[in-house]
Amino acid sequence: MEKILKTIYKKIKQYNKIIIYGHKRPDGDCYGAQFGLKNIIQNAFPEKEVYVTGEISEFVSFVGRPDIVVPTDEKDDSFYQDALSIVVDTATQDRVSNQKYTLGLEVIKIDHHIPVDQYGDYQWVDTNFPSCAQMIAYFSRQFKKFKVTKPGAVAMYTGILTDTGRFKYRGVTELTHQIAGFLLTRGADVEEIDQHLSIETLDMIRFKGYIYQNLKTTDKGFVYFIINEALRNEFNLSYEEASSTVNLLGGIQGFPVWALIIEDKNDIRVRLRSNGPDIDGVANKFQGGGHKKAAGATLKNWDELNDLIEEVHKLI
Ligand SMILES: [Mn+2]
Repeated sequence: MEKILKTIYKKIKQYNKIIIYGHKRPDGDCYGAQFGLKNIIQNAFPEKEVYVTGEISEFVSFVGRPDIVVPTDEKDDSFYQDALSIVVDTATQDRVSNQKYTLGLEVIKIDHHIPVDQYGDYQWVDTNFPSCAQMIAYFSRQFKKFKVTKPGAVAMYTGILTDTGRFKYRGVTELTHQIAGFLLTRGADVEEIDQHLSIETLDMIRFKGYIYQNLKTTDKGFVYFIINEALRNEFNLSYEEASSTVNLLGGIQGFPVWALIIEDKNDIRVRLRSNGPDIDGVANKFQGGGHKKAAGATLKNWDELNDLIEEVHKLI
């Protein structure tokens, strides 16, 4: 077993108060790792005070609700000072949703993203894990003392599902399935979790229909759709909700590159995706960047859209 796991176990044992932090705009994996960790610590050490802190995320609220909600946190600094801070699923310090984590006596970082900031007194960072929730479940299985019960199993299974696109992305391994199977034996119910994750508002369904009806295509194989504020208002959608639809445009035969373009006040953001050529280079040319197949960019004005389309066409 990796030495760092023993160290983390020792630290958990040592502290009476443990506060678990996550990132801004928490997703299923952030909550899955936070509430999964809380579950295993509380089952093993019922006498300890264990808190989850962070923002409320509606779509994964069935996993849990933070004990200390940000930004309305009413605790003063002294509350944090005698605690062990554990930050999960967060690559950079500025992304931690509750910055009070720095007040803790010691800080542990547990993450599966490419390490950007080396923050924390102890770090367990392993990019081989496709989700942080899988790391927590893996950690729990290394120590007899830890028991996963249903709330933890639901949380961690949800984290694994959401960060792997429901076992769809390449990071999924034999271990991922073993751990998912283990969580099923601890009370995770696949149908129950799927129902929570699959439910959509009528506004969103209608919006998706609108996108399918009105997407724009070019003769070279680029497909895109423009969302402005008026359109978002028509369907009662927040900026985040509207921009989450980018993958609707993916997987269309003959269209290897797609983009969702979102206008917000004077800002024109592009979410660029590909299942063919690498498009991060194009994003770099338009004040952006990211991964080879998923990148973001910003247009200075609408005239630049034609330039972007031209750059994409060069790749297809
Ligand atoms: Mn994650």
